[in-house]
Amino acid sequence: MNLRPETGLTFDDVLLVPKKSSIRSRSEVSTKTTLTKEIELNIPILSANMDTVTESSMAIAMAQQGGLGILHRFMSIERQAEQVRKVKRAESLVVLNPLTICPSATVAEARQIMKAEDVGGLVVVDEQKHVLGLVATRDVLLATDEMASVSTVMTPRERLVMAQAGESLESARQKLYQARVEKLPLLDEEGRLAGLITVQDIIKIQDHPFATKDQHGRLRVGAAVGVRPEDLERAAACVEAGADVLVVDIAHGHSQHTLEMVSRLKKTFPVVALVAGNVATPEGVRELAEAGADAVKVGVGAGSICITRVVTGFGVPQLTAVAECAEEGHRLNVPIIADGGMRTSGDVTKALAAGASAVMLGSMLAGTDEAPGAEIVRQGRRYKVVRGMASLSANVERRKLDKPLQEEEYSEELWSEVVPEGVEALVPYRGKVRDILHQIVGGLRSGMSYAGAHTLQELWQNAEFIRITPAGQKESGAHDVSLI
Ligand code: RVP
Repeated sequence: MNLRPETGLTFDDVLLVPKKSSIRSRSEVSTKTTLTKEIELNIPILSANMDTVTESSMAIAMAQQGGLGILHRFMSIERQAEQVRKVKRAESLVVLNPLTICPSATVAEARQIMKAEDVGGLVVVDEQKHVLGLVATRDVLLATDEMASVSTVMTPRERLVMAQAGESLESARQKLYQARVEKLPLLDEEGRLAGLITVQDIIKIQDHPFATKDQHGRLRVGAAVGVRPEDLERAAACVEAGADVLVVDIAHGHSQHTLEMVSRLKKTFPVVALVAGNVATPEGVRELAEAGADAVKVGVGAGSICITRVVTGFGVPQLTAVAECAEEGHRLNVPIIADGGMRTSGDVTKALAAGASAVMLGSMLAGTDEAPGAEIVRQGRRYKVVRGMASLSANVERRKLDKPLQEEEYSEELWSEVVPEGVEALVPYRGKVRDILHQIVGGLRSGMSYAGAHTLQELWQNAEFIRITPAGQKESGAHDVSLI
């Protein structure tokens, strides 16, 4: 038998040994990390590309808090690209393509566009895109003559405050405040509409000072893709929609088809950050990096809803996998993302201390308002559903997506053909993502102070793990008391 001499360890097998620390307050600790060469995060946390975890609401919340959401790929290409666009539109200083209307359109038309697009105003322009005025909800909602033209109810150009394209946040804030108006159209050198700054967008920016933003001030977002030929089309649509990161996400990422897909994507989209996985060995990290991955995702069988290890017998306990892969990642200058198996902020700290640059969370975020799906109430308690992407129901849905038929055309065989490697489960309802992240990041900051680490790099250097016994593990939680 070819048996490795060392034991595979996971989170509960170890603790971190406290080190001398000069840190007096958690605020001295920086949780900043580098996901890929271009992408920095203020908190080293990604939400998992699972259909019960990350769609646009989760991705927006994650980026607003300084992390990153990876949109799952178990939806049509058009829908995934639209989700990317939603995130990119959610928060930016300048709306680059503001919605416009022509002066001869009716009040009813303006009202209908504002409702459909969920915006509070439209810029009135002529055919050459010269600004003629602004029409806001207050101008149309109470108007009695629905057929009146927009030009009769708009605020005309002479009464608008406008600025040149390239306006800074501070100058825009002053102009809007001094004139006590809510919208600032931006003009290019020929006096045509080039963008729009709104008070609401400035407030959002002030509310999220640590948000993960691109060079245009828009929230960043990642999109998962698979390894099938149509996934190139999926990647192209997501990149076109503004995705900052592509994540090639396959259960066994150390495989020929993943390596080929990674190198094709790198060649096709050389400027888009590319993450690939999942692997559990240093060889996997090296080959994905050589194929063009900018960061590698580590974790085989560790996820809370994953039964790959039971079904196939394969996997590496997660902390050992992360530590071994991170050693290779640091050597190659390729960041490692620890994916799956973390249940507490202590586990997150351990994964990072083992060398990861970021963690990816599924179940810890699945119970939040921003995760897709409705709440379920069971015996007075609130829950949300989380399911593995290799679970029975997810597999069946995926097949239906691939080959849409009438419901009655799906045979019993569709269900019995599947060999699930994931489960469906309930997690307690947990409120807002912001509040959960506050707890996790608070725990991480405290953990870093126990290591005497001001930065993630210092955490890597200072971390010393100690193996513990079941008695040590029991001692670690609340014990010998009745919890109230
Ligand atoms: P967790 O945070 O422990 O819930 O794990 C989430 C991870 O589990 C995902 O990011 C993914 O790598 C993995 N996963 C998702 N579905 C399945 C499965 O069906 N086996 N596994």
